[in-house]
Amino acid sequence: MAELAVDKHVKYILAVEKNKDSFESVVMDPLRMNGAYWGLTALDLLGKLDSVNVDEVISWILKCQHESGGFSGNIGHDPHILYTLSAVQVLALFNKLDVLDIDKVATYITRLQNEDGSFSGDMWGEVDTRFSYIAICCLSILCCLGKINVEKAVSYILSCKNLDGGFGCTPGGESHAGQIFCCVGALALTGSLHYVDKDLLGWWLCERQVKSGGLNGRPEKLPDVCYSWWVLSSLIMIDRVHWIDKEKLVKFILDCQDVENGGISDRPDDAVDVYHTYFGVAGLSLLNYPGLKAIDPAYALPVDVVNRIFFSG
Ligand code: GRG
Ligand code: ZN
Repeated sequence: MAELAVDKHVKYILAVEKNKDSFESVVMDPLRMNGAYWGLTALDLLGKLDSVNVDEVISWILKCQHESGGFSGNIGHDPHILYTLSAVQVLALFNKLDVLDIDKVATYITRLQNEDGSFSGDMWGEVDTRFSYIAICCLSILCCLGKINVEKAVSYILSCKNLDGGFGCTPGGESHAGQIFCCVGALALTGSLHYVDKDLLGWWLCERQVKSGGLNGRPEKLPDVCYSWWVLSSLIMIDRVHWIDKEKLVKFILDCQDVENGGISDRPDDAVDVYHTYFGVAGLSLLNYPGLKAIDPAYALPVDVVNRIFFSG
């Protein structure tokens, strides 16, 4: 079986980060904060975070912060809860959370909670369980969970649970692995996993593995490397990861590498991108692939980073 082409992937991620004029960077421009999180977290898991210029990254992140406390995807764009979590996660990677006015960021997030416990993504109001996860993860990293109504947040998430054991983006929404990660992650971070029927959900999740060993996001869909994160992290959080064939999944992810130029794609022979490179590396980390740092399935940050946040004075 092919091995993980660590050096090639490091080179690929650094090139995407640096070459701001490349096709991918221009296209991804409004989402650059997410891209920074994907690329830098993957680099950290590969043991190469020290090859980036920390001061440059931090000063750019701070230029993306708004008066409201929220962060945008790039300088001059509107703030959104999505980019706010990415900004906080990247600062955590570099052990630089102290550059933040924590109260200000926490207030931005707290104001996005609605009466029914759900969260909007920004001032325009779209509601989605993705935003519930993001709010809870971000506030937990900032040690400010007490600022929101956690009980209502949990009860909204539970109202999005389906009869198949999965979760959707709003009540009645179809179960989807990405949404399941968000709901299970939020429940894990609030100590509420006892509300999940682990056997029922575990069954739905392990049925996502297809012949090639890859995982899809819902029934009848194609496998995709990013579900190695969304599905696997959920299975780990509910203690059912032994229900899938780990070796076959490792092989599927390794088959999606560009072994010449670096990077990982969604499926074998497709074009690589930094998003799937991150999810491939993160998936392999969850599968205990040798040489990679361990990643925390709920915080989506390396375990040593999470430990530093909570256990270092
Ligand atoms: C910190 C890891 C992390 C996440 C932050 C943004 C977010 C929180 C979570 C997103 C969860 C989500 C909904 C992921 C799914 C993304 C995805 C691949 C959607 C594709 O859906 P379709 O219907 O594709 O286009 P399928 O695979 O169903 O054909
Ligand atoms: Zn994908």
